[in-house]
Amino acid sequence: MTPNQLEGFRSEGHLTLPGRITAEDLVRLRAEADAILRSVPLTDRRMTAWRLADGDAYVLKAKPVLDLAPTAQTLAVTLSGLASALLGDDARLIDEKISYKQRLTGTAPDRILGEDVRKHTDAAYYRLRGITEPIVTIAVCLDDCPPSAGPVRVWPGSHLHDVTHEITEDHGPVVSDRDAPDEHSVLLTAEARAVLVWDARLVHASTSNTSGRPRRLLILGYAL
Ligand SMILES: O=C(O)CCC(=O)C(=O)O
Repeated sequence: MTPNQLEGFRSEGHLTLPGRITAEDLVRLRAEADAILRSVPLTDRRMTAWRLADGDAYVLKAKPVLDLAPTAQTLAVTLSGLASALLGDDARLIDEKISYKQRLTGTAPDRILGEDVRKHTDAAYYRLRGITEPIVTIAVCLDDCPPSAGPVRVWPGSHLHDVTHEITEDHGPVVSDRDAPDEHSVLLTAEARAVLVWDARLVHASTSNTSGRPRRLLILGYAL
């Protein structure tokens, strides 16, 4: 990482690093993500899944995944070096999941929700777990993330301000439009093999994937 990138991360709260994953690892990571979807029922406690209003099953995420995904496990160790550089000291892995945002056939829990990930900070979720140390989230793009695929949307600089979260029943802690107006956001569009990084205090969200193709992220959380 260059000093400019580090400075950008500190002031904006996010960073996109294209081409950080090898093509070979990408193939393996995609195969591992597919194997998890094939082998773990949507009703398993690893899966966060529901039905969409049109009746399709929808899987938001699988967590944990590293015990089922050896390439992802090795990568999580490698990327702890990047996390340490960003946090300024030895980082430890505290969270790991695959965000699928994918329609599927299969038995899903009966509750019906939509596809949007509402505005939130990861720090709010970690606080609920009693973790308050500096945290960085690293997301490995397993697929291209063009605007149509519901890429992550961030509010640059929001990690430096206090934002209020409202605890919702279905969507966890949510940041209001007042604290994060849509017009202040930017889309983190990227190609497969890129690594996205954001400060856990950064407000982010994403809309539905209308591209007809998967938009999977391996998401890793590291704390000091
Ligand atoms: O996968 C996404 O679009 C959003 C993921 C996210 O916001 C999160 O895991 O905190």
